[in-house]
Amino acid sequence: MKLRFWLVLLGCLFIGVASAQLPPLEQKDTYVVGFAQTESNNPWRIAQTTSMQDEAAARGHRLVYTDAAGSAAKQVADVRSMIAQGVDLIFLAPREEKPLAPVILEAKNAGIPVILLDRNVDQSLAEAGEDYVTFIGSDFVEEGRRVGQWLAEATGGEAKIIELEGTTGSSPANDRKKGFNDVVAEYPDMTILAAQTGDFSRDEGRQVMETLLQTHPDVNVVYAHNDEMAIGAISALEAAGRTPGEDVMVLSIDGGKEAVQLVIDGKINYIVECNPRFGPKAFDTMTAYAAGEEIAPLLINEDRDYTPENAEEGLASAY
Ligand code: GYE
Repeated sequence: MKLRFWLVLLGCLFIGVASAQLPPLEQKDTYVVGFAQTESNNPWRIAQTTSMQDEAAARGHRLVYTDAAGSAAKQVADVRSMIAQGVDLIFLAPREEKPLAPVILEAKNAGIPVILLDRNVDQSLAEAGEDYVTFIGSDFVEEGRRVGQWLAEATGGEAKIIELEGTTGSSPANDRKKGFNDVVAEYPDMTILAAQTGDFSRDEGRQVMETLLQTHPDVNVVYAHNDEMAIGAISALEAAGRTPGEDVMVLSIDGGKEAVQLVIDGKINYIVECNPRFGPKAFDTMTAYAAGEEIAPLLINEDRDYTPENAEEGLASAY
């Protein structure tokens, strides 16, 4: 009886330890690698996909590419089909923080390591370094904070702001809001008049800005969580007879060529970069993981910023 108790306990511990471990990746010359993209409706996504495809081709890996077309449910199905195909590893850019967490655990249970690219998931549902190898991307809270600090300095802490939020439930939207709002809270004369999602899309950004401009004509700053919505907001401002960059400041995150040109043109005042060229770092990390190297659970990208002073010089290297 006693012996049986200890054997069962030992068994439980063994299973516990085994399931807590990340699946290993065999060392091979080439791999079949999944890349589950979230959507392809903007230059950022296209630059990221191109970077992944080019790097896979340069290293001789076969990339199984899927595009969830802006649907978390489709992205879940895409990852499941990669698991069914038995790919060696999955790169996932999770659209939202919660719905994609369960398939990460499914991949882990199927013995397939996952690396998250550019967006993270809810850590209470799936944990970096435990359930997936690592998150590679920017520090979004810091991005929002940098925009807030630049604004506080440029305006002496006085601003009436409309905030265009990214995709609801996505880690960049949650964190870019948090970082910015933390700074705003320190300045009694900086007010967020309204905050609404434009789903990271140019057209939605324009439509939301059109509506909010009517209810808040006193706005003098637009903070957009990405370039696409900032460019949409500029159209709405111009259509309403306002002068973006002058009577309404425009602040953004990403730093694509079109937006950097708008800084040069004086219509966007400040951009914090979020670089989409993930290919080299993604595949270097995969190779290091296969070699058994210790991988940090967060691999944070260094991002620059674009101001009227440096935009001209930065244009050539913008994506
Ligand atoms: O800023 C945006 C894209 O997840 C960091 O998603 C990424 C964001 C990026 O669609 O333009």
